[in-house]
Amino acid sequence: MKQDLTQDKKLPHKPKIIAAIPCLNEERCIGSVVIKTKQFVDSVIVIDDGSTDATAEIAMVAGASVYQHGQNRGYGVAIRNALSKGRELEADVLVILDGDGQHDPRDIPKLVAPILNGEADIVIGSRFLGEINKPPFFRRQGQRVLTAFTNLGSGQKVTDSQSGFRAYSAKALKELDLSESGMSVGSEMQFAINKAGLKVAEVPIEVSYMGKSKRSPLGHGINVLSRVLVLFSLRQPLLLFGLPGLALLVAGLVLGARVLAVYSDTHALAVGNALGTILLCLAGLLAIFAALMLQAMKELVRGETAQLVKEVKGYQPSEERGIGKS
Ligand SMILES: Nc1nc2c(ncn2[C@@H]2O[C@H](COP(=O)(O)OP(=O)(O)OP(=O)(O)O)[C@@H](O)[C@H]2O)c(=O)[nH]1
Ligand SMILES: [Mg+2]
Repeated sequence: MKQDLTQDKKLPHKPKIIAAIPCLNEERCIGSVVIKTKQFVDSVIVIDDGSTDATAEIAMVAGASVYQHGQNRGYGVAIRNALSKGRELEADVLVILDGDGQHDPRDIPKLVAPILNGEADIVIGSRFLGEINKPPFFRRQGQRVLTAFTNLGSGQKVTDSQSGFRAYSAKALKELDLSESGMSVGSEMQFAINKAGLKVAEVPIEVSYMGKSKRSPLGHGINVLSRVLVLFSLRQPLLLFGLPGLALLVAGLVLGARVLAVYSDTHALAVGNALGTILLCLAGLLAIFAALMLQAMKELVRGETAQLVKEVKGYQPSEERGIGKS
């Protein structure tokens, strides 16, 4: 039986709570995850991303609506499709959780409550809050590094940037604008949250790590980190490239001054230091150039977007403008 989560004071009607589960070859766990999840939500949808096993069939038998991608399009695409299904179905709250049994559906009420109470637009289930089960040591360190970079780059602080267990309000579903297709979508979401000014809350969740990781944690970490750096550089080019560029240029100039001082004293050229000067100055100038180019592009895109929004807002269909009437 579905648990009643309607202690809600903000919504005038009974809130519609939908769960979405992105899946790739999860036939082993998806049946029980769907059945357990159904107890806490109004309906469950499974985004099957080109699984080659019986994930879709089992999810359907367990009572989920299944949306299938003909081929594997990536975790990020599945998350974006889950958000757009949530919008389409007019969910008041959309909960997304993993299909491999690592998340405990009994935590759903904890994630949903801050949204129903109007305290948050997005609630992240954090594996690092409270004294509960935590991921194994090495994965924990990797996740901490990714969270540190994502926090720094996005300007939005959370304790678990990589958590796949989250709840979204209708406002968040409308305003989140994402484009990443891989596992970096969780990090990208932090940039989007900050940009849209959405309210974030975190609640502690249980996780169970029984089997081996399905992907190489190192490869996965490097992949997400490189995407975070790209997002960071697009958001704050002057900070990421401009500052280090300036530091390299100053170091080059200081070294160059030493080369000149030695030359004026001894009339001998310190070849190593001279080469170092050239390299440092070149690297510094390149980084500063990259920062300025990226900043200019950012401002150009921002200006064009603002212009487009103005045009769309000012647009009136011909009938409303009185054109075409006799
Ligand atoms: N739709 C879709 N889902 C995916 C894809 N890759 C993974 N998933 C699902 O996303 C959820 C999280 O993926 P996992 O591979 O478990 O990621 P993880 O929990 O960070 O890594 P592990 O520690 O190895 O479990 C699971 O439900 C997967 O089935 C994908 O390419 N597309
Ligand atoms: Mg997993």
